[in-house]
Amino acid sequence: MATKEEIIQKGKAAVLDFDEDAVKEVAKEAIDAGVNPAELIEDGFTAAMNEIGDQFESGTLFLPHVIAASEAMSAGVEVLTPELEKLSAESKARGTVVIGTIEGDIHSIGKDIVATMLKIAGFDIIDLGRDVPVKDYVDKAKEKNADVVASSALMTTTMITQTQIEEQLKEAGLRDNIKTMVGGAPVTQDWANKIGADIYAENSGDAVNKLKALFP
Ligand code: HCB
Repeated sequence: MATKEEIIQKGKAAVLDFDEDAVKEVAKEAIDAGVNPAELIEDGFTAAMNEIGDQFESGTLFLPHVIAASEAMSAGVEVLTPELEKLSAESKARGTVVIGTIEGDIHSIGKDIVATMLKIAGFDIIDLGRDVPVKDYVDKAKEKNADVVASSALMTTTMITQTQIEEQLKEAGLRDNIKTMVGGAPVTQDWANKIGADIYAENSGDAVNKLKALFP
């Protein structure tokens, strides 16, 4: 039987090959071998997507390649999701998180992974999807009495809109009772500090650890 490291590397290679069927096979193999699905997602699939992004930026790959790779990754995550969700039954109830990808931005893979991992950790997740107007985060947070508003931004042009979440939560009188979390590839701790967000999460593991610390 293949080792955990071999399975993770196979998962990475399958996404880099844009091979949806191979990605699904590796996901099934990981489940059978008892590999933590989160590790396959972070160290295998996400690592591949980062390489795809670098090659896209340097002009060696084009948009259809990025689309094919993201579809392959999503197919793998879909196979792993029921396994991940089984783990959530064992978690204690924590707070309510409203999450979405910011207005103007359709990148959803990372946001979906963060949402799934937080769900497993016991948070109630209200996923607004992608290209979410700022007003929708605020309205939903109010309606559901949310503890956290989490936004994802994958582009330098859209991360700026995360500032408006801070402003509109303040205007609605909600900011004092809600924690805000920001993330996505171009987002940094410095950016979170600059806009006054409470939490910056580099990846889904970081998001889970930081929110668990605030909502033990
Ligand atoms: Co897209 N794209 N893309 N793209 N894309 C990026 C983001 C670029 C950086 C690629 C590049 O040039 N190097 C670039 C943005 C440049 C910039 O900053 N301005 C870019 C561009 C330009 C574009 C288009 C404009 C291309 C075009 O049409 N010409 C277009 C965007 C249109 C729009 O949004 N209005 C576009 C489209 C696409 C798709 C549709 C082909 C596809 C997305 C499919 C989908 O999501 N359903 C796509 C993809 C896949 C990428 C790259 C290659 C990978 C993104 C990804 O899924 N990574 C990306 C390059 C890159 O990021 N390196 C490229 C894997 C996930 C797991 O990582 O970082 O999203 P993540 O999430 C992590 C982490 O950040 C954190 O946890 C996650 C899990 O660990 N996290 C959070 C994420 N959200 C969080 C929220 C929180 O509150 C907390 C933590």
